[in-house]
Amino acid sequence: MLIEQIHEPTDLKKLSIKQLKQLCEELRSEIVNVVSEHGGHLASNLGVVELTVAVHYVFDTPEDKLVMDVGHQSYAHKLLTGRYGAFHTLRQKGGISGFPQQDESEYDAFTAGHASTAISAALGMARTRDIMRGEYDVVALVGDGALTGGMCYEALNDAGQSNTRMIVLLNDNEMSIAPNVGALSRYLTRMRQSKGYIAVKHGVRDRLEKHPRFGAPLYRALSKFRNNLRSFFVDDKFFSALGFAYMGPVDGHDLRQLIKVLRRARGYDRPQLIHVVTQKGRGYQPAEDHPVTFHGVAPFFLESGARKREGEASSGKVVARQLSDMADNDIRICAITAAMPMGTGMDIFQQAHPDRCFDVGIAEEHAVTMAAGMASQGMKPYVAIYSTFLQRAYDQILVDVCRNGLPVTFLIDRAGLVGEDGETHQGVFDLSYLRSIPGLVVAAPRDVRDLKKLVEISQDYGGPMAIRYPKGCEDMGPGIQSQRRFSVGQWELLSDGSDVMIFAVGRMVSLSMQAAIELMGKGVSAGVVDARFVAPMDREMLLGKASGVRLVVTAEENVLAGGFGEGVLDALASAGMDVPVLTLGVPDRFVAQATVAQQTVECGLDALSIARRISERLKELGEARP
Ligand SMILES: Cc1ncc(C[n+]2csc(CCOP(=O)(O)OP(=O)(O)O)c2C)c(N)n1
Repeated sequence: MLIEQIHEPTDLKKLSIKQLKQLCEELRSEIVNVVSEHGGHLASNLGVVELTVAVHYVFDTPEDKLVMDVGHQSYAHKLLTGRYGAFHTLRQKGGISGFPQQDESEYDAFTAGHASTAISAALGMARTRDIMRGEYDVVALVGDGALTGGMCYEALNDAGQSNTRMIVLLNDNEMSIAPNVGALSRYLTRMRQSKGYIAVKHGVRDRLEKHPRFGAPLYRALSKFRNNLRSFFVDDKFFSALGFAYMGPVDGHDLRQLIKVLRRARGYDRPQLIHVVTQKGRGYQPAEDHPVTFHGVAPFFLESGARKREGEASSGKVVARQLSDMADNDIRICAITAAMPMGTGMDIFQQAHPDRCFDVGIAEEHAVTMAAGMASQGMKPYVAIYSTFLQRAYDQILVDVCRNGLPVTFLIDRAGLVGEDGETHQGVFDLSYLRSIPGLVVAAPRDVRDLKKLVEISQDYGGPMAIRYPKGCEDMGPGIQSQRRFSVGQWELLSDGSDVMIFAVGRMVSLSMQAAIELMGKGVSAGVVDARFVAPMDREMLLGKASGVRLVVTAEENVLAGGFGEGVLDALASAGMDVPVLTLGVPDRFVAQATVAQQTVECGLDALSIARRISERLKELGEARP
């Protein structure tokens, strides 16, 4: 097998085009095999196999920098850069990451996970090269989906006027996760349809270069007027206007052509954009047929593509169904997604109310401010965005929504530990970055019943509200005290205790209740309060239940810095209560890929760890007694 002989990209350079094509097939089958076992991003990776091989064949990585946008398409790159042997550990605990990571390999020029950053990072590297008088090339690989993100335009705008030598490879497969959206997507379609551009241009060059004396100089002279040349051959108004030399469209599965184009681009001393057309899922029939399903997949059977495990119900779908029903009788309700209609469940709302559902592309900032605009005119927008991606829109939440007290509801999916996507995707910062915003209600339901209740409450709530929940939708039953009605800011006592009182948030509620049972076996009486509102807090219940116990515990699936526990500490201190507090949460570091269960244990947030940590603290307190 050729793939076994590729230890580093220079090994590629010894291969013929025929062998490179064979290598592409081997890469595809390795990717399909490993992803079928453990899950991962499939369709995007299959689409860029030839492109990745061509880049590593033409350029000299790691001296030359390949910066991948999002990085979910980095599997072939990983296989070609010394990670073939470890590839079977992809996305698993202790294994290799599903995204490029600078600390994993020198070939991963830039750590990624969030979209639309590659052109900015690449421009930064190119400018550094120029300052340091370096020689290396910088190549940014960006999808057409990522190109819906605002950062790309900020970077193109800056790079275009800078005249800095860099190459943007636009990987156009007509898809984001779902079919791509927006006017630029339509523009790219028009460019794709102008087939033959590369052929026409090459035709001119080839004909000119055949002329023994004048051909080559004439072509070079003509190239100087490339803008005129380009508009003669192809109708690229957009990238040229931004200052980029546009080349394309190029067939992204034609290795010979790709290598030719990249070689030529390498010698060109200015910002260039090469428009490469690829097919998502290429080479594996189920993924070609269903690129959306195979964007990110759970383990599946190779033959049929059918999932090995039934897909679990998701909180997002539950919310979307409820929201659709609410919208039947409330014309104010609309839903906004930033390129994640399926992931957030909002495709369900879209089917029921297509005129009130907006997929704005990978544009979280725009999504939030657009919602503010709608709310200012009487709508009741629900903005469904994953916790990690909402980080992008902090300023818009703060200034545009909350400063104006507008009734926008944030449906924050994938909150807490997220599993195999690892560091860049953890939803463990939202309680910190939201809790500090004046006037924003921040809620975290303990289970799917509470989630529904919160969505119901949000309908008539007149201000901004954030509801954060994990992907899974646990159902804890009707509740020990059956207290099913609550108002904004109201917590719920689930069980009383005389030694310890645990104030828990979200998924930590059920784990804390299990921990309390564990502690009971050790003779410790621990009560549990569901602190479902992180802001505003139920001070009455906090102060009431914190008094008289030996230890107050807070438990949250969020970083400790700025989180719920700090809020409790502050409230207790300002009330003059001197009670020992143990704050449990995600430690002060980035949590790498593993299953959610493994990450929960790693952070000491599973039931047994919670019980153990409480026992240890009680012991310390006991020993410290006079
Ligand atoms: C800021 C941000 N929002 C959302 C996502 C989720 N996401 C991951 S890949 C993707 C689609 C990317 O499409 P494209 O760039 O065209 O790459 P393709 O998968 O089609 O190769 C989205 C929306 C993300 N990674 N970052």
